[in-house]
Amino acid sequence: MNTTQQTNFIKTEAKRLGFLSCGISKAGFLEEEAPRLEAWLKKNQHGEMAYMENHFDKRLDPTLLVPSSKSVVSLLFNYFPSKTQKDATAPKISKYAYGFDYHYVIKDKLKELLFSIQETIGDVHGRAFVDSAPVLDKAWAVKSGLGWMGKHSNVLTQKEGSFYFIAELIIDLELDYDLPVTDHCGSCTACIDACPTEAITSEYGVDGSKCISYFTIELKEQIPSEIKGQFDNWMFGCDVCQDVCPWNRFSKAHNEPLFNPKPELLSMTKKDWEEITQETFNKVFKNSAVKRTKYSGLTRNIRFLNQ
Ligand code: B12
Ligand code: SF4
Ligand code: SF4
Repeated sequence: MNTTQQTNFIKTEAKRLGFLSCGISKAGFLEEEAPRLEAWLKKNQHGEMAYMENHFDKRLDPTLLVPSSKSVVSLLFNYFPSKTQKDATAPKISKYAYGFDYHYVIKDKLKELLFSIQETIGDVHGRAFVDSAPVLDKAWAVKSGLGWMGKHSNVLTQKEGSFYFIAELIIDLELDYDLPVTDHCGSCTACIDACPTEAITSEYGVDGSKCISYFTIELKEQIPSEIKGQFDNWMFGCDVCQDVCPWNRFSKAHNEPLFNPKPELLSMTKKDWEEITQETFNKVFKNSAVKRTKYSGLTRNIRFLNQ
């Protein structure tokens, strides 16, 4: 197989495993992102997410993270659900967290892809990541032409919108590289205007420490009382900036059975959530990413909505 055949093989295999798309970039230093990441950290826009301060150099250069790596193979995996919570007054859970924790689901697929590359192409070494290491997932997806970075800072495409995860294989194989696509945000500012906490502080810039997703998932302490009443009823994550994006009108439902929620998650009423017990929490969120907040975190969030 020559380089082009190897590249095509990887992209075809990715599709077969259920990835929405696959794009590839030469591994190396992310020059444009470096000053942006530095400024974001200096402004403390990561809040209490101390892990974002770690491995600054590795985060900007995957060849430091995976020695001898040559290529970053970026992959998108759809999580857009066909059904959402039934009770419109119930506290809301972000769509990405409806089913089985994506870290496990996607990691398995990445391992399969790497295995299949090794079987067909040969002695290829590398590592698989999905939101699991100091890698700028979005920057690599953009570089590899999988979408553009929207003003809400998520990666989106004209055909698929933005309700997908980003993963990558960083491998020591030279491949054919893709080019970025055009930004189609134009004069739209729907996401900036709709953000309930004004966390999108500039076009393409999100102050992580102001995002509902941060408060409801990452923040371990008490939620500051100044932002009371601004959560738009979100108890885990927030989808507002993506829900209002015109390009998400074209989102199609995923077909990953593991991402289907437990029926209770969709049917629970406002009252059910307010009275949720540890037992119900364990049942509804078995193997779910919501476990990250634990029972105590989720009930803290629900109480905050009612204050
Ligand atoms: C930390 C983090 C968060 C934090 C901070 C958010 C953030 N925007 O950084 C919090 C907890 C708030 C968060 C929330 C969410 N997250 Co998050 N998060 C991450 C994580 C771990 C790191 C992101 C990061 O590096 N931030 C650092 C800052 C500096 O990066 P940035 O905000 O993207 O900044 C860039 C732009 O500002 C840009 N920029 C600056 N100026 C300009 C100017 C121009 C002209 C341009 C073009 C660009 C540009 O350059 C910066 C550097 O690249 C990634 C996983 C990963 N390892 O990458 C997931 C990740 C970004 N999250 C993801 C998701 C799904 C979410 C939520 C939608 C979850 C939810 N529903 O609640 C929300 C969305 C909030 C939002 N609008 O960003 C997905 C995004 C998938 C996608 N389609 O893009 C990721 C990639 C996880 C994954 N692997 O799938 N997240
Ligand atoms: S996820 Fe919600 S709070 Fe965070 S930037 Fe988007 S709209 Fe704002
Ligand atoms: S809502 Fe508008 S500005 Fe925001 S990402 Fe979508 S197209 Fe871009």
